[in-house]
Amino acid sequence: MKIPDNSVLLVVDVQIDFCPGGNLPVPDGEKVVPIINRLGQAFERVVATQDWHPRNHVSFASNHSGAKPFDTIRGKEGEPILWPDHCVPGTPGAEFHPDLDTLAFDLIVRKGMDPNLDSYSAFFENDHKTPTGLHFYLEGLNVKTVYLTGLALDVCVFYSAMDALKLGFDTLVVEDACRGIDTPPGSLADRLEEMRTAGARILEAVELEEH
Ligand code: VGL
Ligand code: ZN
Repeated sequence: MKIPDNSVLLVVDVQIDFCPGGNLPVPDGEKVVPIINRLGQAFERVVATQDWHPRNHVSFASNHSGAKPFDTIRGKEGEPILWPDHCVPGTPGAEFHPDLDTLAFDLIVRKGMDPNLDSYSAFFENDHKTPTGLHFYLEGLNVKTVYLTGLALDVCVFYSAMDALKLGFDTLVVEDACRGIDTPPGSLADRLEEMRTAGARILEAVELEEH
């Protein structure tokens, strides 16, 4: 595989709740697993994130009377910010997909633990200033290039990619190693375009393979 030095593979939220059968399923979410496992073998460093919410988390519709999942009550127009309960530590849904090669992970970053603040990005919580610690880790290891994979392409992968760009990393999104929820419909295409415009490269896993 053609992977530049000082690169990291970032595996975003490949958890049971984001796969079919889970509480917040991403269509075909489980299909990313074999691709990510293969990519993980080729990288010197692999970092995974886990969405990790207490039961009283502000992003759960169940904690707002009268609200239902995918309602928008604040945040940007058209952006769903209330979700079904998901990724609660101690529940099966919070665990990584069972076929994911977690032995390849150098670091696992958990995010979204503050009951009053969501965290889509692997780098900052949704106030866009509280760090998760990932930036310090990557900087400390002189990482220059971040390859993103995982779930959901139009939520946590998207916000992670946008922050990676802002932080000055060369940012590549391995599209077939990601799946999106596309809610509302069309948002997935918009966000791919937004990432491209901001300077991310969108590629397929096969492009990393040696010919
Ligand atoms: C995610 C919605 C809520 C994600 C996490 O991992 O993309 N989406 N929490
Ligand atoms: Zn979440």
